Amino acid sequence: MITLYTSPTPNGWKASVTLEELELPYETRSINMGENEQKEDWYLKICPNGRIPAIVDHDPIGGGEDLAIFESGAIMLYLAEKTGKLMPQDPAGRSRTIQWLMFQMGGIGPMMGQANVFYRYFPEKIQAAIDRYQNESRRLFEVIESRLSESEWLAGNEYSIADIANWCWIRIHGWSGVPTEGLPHLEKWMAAINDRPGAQKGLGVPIPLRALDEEPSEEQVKAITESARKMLQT
Ligand SMILES: N[C@@H](CCC(=O)N[C@@H](CS)C(=O)NCC(=O)O)C(=O)O
Repeated sequence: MITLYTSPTPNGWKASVTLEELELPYETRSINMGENEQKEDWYLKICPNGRIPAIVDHDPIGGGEDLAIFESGAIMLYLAEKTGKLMPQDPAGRSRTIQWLMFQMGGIGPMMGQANVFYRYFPEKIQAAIDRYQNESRRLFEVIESRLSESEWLAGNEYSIADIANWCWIRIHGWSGVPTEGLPHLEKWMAAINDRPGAQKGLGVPIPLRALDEEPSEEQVKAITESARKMLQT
């Protein structure tokens, strides 16, 4: 059994969609980020970075004591390794999966995350910062577009954790203010993942938060912004 510590955000979905796609048994412990529960001492023992997601595997690979894992990319790699799924087994396919996973961890995630901060949450509107993060996110979308024009999935002909990781972020491109117009391969790939039952189930964990991917109402924007501002350390 695995315990998942999470909240309804792109990094949280990366873990819950992976668990659902793998059909692994897990229990969910929702973390209340509005109350900064992720910074409480008990949770820092599981995730020293004080962020979600994290998992504890009570039946870890190789046996032994409970294993705590933080960083969404590390969680995904661990789960793929545990099951031998969502990761091509040949060395080149495995390497491509890791490359596109790192592309998300080092590029898409941080750039879209900062686009959200400056476009949505930061009290002052600094247009140069908004432009910088939105433009860089769009450039990264174009890199994905180019890859998907030659390959069905990011790692090759198999759906993998690299697709899940990038999709969980790119699907909220509207919230980040980054358009996907003119990127037909990316849009087709997004729709294909969206149709997967495991992906849909994972998006409902710990609770559905459709405001990030649909046209949010003014109240929803206000509520999400207020909660996010409590976490901003400037
Ligand atoms: N690199 C980390 C980033 C995790 C992260 O930034 N999580 C956000 C939610 S998407 C969070 O926990 N924020 C709470 C905070 O900043 O205190 C990962 O991929 O797991």
